[in-house]
Amino acid sequence: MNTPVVLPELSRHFLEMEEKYGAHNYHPIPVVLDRGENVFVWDVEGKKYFDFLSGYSAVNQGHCHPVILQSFLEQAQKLTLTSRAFHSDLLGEYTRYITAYFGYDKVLPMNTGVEAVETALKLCRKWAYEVKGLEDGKAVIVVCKGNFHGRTSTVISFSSDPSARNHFGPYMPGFTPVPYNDLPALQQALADKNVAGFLVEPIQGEAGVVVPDEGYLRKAKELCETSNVLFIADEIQTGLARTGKMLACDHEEVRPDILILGKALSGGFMPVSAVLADDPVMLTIKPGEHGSTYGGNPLACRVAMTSLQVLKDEKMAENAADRGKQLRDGLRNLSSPHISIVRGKGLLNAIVIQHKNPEAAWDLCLALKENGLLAKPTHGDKIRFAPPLVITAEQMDEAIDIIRDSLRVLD
Ligand code: IF1
Repeated sequence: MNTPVVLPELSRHFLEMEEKYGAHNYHPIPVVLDRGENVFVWDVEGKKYFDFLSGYSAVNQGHCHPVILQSFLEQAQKLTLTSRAFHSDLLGEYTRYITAYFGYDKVLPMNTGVEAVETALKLCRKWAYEVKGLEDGKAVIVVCKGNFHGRTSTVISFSSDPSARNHFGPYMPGFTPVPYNDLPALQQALADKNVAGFLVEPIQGEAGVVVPDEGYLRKAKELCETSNVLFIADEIQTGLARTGKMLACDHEEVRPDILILGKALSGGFMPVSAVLADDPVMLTIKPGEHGSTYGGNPLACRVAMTSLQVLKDEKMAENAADRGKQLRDGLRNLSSPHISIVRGKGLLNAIVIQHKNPEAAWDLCLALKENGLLAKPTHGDKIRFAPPLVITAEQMDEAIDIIRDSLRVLD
């Protein structure tokens, strides 16, 4: 399927063990990592790489951020999990911290991103029946074509990616897809009186970093308000300073009715996700109606507070904006015949490869790896460039040089 690569023996040992005993649900770049620090990771042979994926934006703060690590270690020695059957001294503090940070009445803590998406969908439906007054079982949530919101059976039910959906049915009803970045289509979908919510990624990540037209999010929010429909933003990938603002919705001064966060909420230390909303929405869920064993555990609370704090302390949103511009300018200045599009916002970027060989993006990623930079193709011809937000101007220049040199394999 792709160009075979010769791997050093040690790497091959780990890779083959994974292949033999692990499920085959991924097709990774053939590199075996055992250490990370800041913008760099090292493979088991000791080779150093720029990490231009950042764990799909989970390590915005950089690998093993020392301040987050300190919090993690201190809390891990004290108390890690109580379950929600009991209170902990940190849940209250965390809920106060994160609600003040983002300006919402309440937070519901979960673990993985998709759990937070599920939580938002349940919350939206509950609100629709108990506040908006829809007939039970009739609520519809409008979603966008090309979306990615995770892997549960409900969430893949409204995916438009055949590989995410096929043979995983029967599918959950109650979702209406509309084209992304298409306001007339959204307006038309909102004409259905049973619509409860509109779920949207401010930038579509998996689709290949698709940035909507300026004004799309603002206008979409207005349309939702007019129809008494909740605007639900999945900022799991776009949030937490990645695009040059704390939230991607901040670029258009849009305040979502339900805000979904994950990934970098723990700086890559553990799965921590959250759903934020105001009381009229959040208080529709009563004791016993939703939860999770690990959700809101003291270790997660501590790590999340520190992860959010370092984003501000180290001005990571500002750096993402500046370094992102440097990266896009640098890539455009290469004037490579193999790059048809450079797009993105802040440090969430992608290039589209144009080449007669359909494996060109994969081959380029292998060349990048050889030259000391890790990135992953998506949808065959796109490569995401999303380094940790702590990358410096000098490091970015160095990375652009690596990309320039690596592009030669496509000549
Ligand atoms: C995989 C993509 C990124 C997400 C948004 C929810 C979730 C994700 C906007 C679910 C997760 C990941 C998961 C990972 C690949 C990856 C991804 F390429 F598929 F699209 F980041 F770009 N909403 N995205 O991006 O969060 O439950 O995984 O914590 O292989 O599934 P999760």
